[in-house]
Amino acid sequence: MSQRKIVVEPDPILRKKSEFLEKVDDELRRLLDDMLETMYSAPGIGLAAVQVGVLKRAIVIDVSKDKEKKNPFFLINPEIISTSKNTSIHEEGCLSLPGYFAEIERPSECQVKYIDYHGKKKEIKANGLLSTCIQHEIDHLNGVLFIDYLSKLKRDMIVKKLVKQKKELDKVVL
Ligand code: GNR
Ligand code: NI
Repeated sequence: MSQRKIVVEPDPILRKKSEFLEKVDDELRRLLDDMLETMYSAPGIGLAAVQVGVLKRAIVIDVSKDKEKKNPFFLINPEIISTSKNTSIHEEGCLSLPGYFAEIERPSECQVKYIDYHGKKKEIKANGLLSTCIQHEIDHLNGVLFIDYLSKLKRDMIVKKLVKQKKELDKVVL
């Protein structure tokens, strides 16, 4: 397993739609293992393949509070089958938007079908943080970031600050 570099906004790849995977093979499992290691070390509770620069519909999630008992989920080609009418608001962060957080309203529950690490078809009904996280990750697969739910003014302000941060970093490297 190895860590990969996380892509930070603004980067055009984060706005692209990821492709469905045809098969679950060792190459894909290597990507998933690397994503999990990258997510744990960040640390984060979810990561989409596009965040390490791979435009494939694969996500890893671990919302377990207890760091001793890891509970990783691997979702390949996840599809939301249904969502609840009732919504809830969670504070969201994103490893591709370091340092920024916002309260986002989403359906409280979602039912999702996906392919697991071993290539088996699965379905889960999620609520709470897991539901929020799955929806956040599936958004990434469609080129959507949580700042897209904010006003244009707030979104532009965050992106502008990230551009500035990147420029400062470039100076340090030079
Ligand atoms: O680490 C993360 N925390 C988080 C908190 C609330 C809602 C969603 C998330 S996902 C985020 C990691 C990330 O950027 N995944 O794409
Ligand atoms: Ni994210």
